Amino acid sequence: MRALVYKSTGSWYTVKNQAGDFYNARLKGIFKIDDITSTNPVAVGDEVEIEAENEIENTVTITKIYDRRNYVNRQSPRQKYQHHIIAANLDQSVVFATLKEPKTSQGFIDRFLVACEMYHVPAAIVFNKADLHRKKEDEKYFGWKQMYEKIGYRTFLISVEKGMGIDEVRGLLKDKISLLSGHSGVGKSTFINIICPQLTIKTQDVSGWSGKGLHTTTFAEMYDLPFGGKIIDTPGLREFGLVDISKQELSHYFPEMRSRINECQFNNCLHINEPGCAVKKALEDEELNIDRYISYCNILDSIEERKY
Ligand SMILES: Nc1nc2c(ncn2[C@@H]2O[C@H](COP(=O)(O)OP(=O)(O)O)[C@@H](O)[C@H]2O)c(=O)[nH]1
Ligand SMILES: [Mg+2]
Ligand SMILES: [Zn+2]
Repeated sequence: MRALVYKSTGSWYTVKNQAGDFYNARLKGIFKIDDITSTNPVAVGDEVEIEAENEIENTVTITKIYDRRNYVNRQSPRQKYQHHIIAANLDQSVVFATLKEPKTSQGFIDRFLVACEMYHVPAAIVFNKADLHRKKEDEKYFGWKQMYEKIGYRTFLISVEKGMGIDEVRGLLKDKISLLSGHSGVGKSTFINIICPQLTIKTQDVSGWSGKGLHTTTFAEMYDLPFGGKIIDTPGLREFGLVDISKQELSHYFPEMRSRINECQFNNCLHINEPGCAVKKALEDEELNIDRYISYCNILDSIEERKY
């Protein structure tokens, strides 16, 4: 029987079969998938094959994992070079951000976008808490919207509290499997509760976001959207991706640079101070956004080349 993984809590999984029944599932045997070393072989969003294990307790065993279309992962919190798969088979990835309470930095958004490019998962950015915006935040938002949409990322401004802009984001999510991420406190759970009224996901106290490590759970969980589609919430996930990225490939994940790097004089150009660099030329001609370039330099600096 084929089923979809909705939740993973380590050794137990919640899966749903095609008839819509939920089961508690666990793995049988040892799985090695895609030759990647992962601390969790099965992730939310995985398509699996299940067999009845204990009919009284309604438990099943996972006997097979179907090939993934894609997946996103992060570094295992415990072992640096181990991966932890966050979710699989995604249609898109949506980052929630806020310009106030808490402030999301451009660096955070850009790292998220680089990760999405690495995994070939389309990305969109949703700015929540528009009700808290004053002139300063509105100006910043419109600047960012212009910057991101020019390079192909859809950007939305909403207020979950005031019910503003929600329909556009519903349209974005409809009939797709979307991964939701973002700093804690930006309103992801509040948003899911609004668009899935039959659910009640615990939301955080406003004071909660200032204190790190207050999260009740860090496990990703998938929810069916009543208007079609699925959403994966990732509580406590600050950042994903960038696990095995090399300095050399980073510019491939900046779409506005990717289209220019073939014109650099050196094919190993890092676009810092090499002669004949097409990226630097485009920056000087103001065809590229300087703040995006600064993000590029910051991420480049943060990459430790892995030594074998
Ligand atoms: N002012 C304002 N507060 C909001 C809005 N959306 C959510 N919040 C509040 O932000 C806090 C954190 O929300 P939560 O959904 O738990 O964030 P999560 O950590 O991203 O899941 C809660 O106190 C919410 O009531 C909004 O649109 N405007
Ligand atoms: Mg939450
Ligand atoms: Zn260059």
